Amino acid sequence: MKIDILTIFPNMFDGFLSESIIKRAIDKGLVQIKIHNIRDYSKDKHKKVDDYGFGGGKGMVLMPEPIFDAVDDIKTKDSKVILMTPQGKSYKQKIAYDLSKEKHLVIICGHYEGFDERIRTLADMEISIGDYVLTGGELASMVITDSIVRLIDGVIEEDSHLKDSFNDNLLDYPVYTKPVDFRGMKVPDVLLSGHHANIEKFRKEESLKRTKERRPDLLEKR
Ligand code: 6GU
Repeated sequence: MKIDILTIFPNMFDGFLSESIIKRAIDKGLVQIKIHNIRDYSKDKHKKVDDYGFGGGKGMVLMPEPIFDAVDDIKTKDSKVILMTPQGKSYKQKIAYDLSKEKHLVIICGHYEGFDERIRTLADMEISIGDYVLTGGELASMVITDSIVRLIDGVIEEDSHLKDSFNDNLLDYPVYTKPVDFRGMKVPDVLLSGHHANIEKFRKEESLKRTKERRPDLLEKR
C-alpha cells in the first residue's frame, strides 16, 4: 500500500515514521508513506497557504489552490482521498479494516481554524477520530495510518489482530506475565493449568464481563 499525507506541519511525522511497527513495515516494503508539505504547492512567493475567511470571523483558512494542485499531482485512478476533520465520520476499527485493503490513500490534514469549503469536493471520505478538538488533522492522520498499517498483510501476525479489542465488538481479556505472584496479586490459576479448553472459556467470559462493565454500548451492536 501507498499512503500520501498532505500537511502544513511535515516535521510532526518524524517520530511516527521512525519507530516501532510503522518503521518496520516501511523497511520491509509493506507500505510506502510519503509526507508532502502543502507549502511546496503554493504559487505565492511567500509560500502562503492560508488567508482570512470571507465574511469575517477569527482564524486563518486553508486556501484551496495548493491542496487541489497537490491532490492533482499525487492522485491516480486507484486512490482514495481522505479529509481529516472533526466534522467527519466517526472512526472505527471496521473503517480501518476496509481502508487496509486499499491500494493508495491520500490523506489531507485539515487545520483547526478551518479549510476552504471547496476542499471538501476532493475527498471520497471525511474522518474524525472522536468528539474532541485537535489543533490540526496531523495527529488524527497518524492515528488512522497506524491503525491501518498494522492490519496490512505481513505487518504483524494475523493471529494478533484477529484477537484485537473491537473485533466482534468485544474488549480484550486480561493477560499476565511473570511473576506468578506480584505484590500479592496472583495470576489466575486457570492460566497456569495448561488446560486449553478451560483457558479459552475463562478468556471468553472475562472478555464479555469486561465489555458489559466498561462498554455496554458495544454489546448492543453484537
Ligand atoms: Cl480529524 N481533526 C481535528 N482538528 N480535530 C479532531 C479530529 C480531526 N478528529 C477529532 N478531533
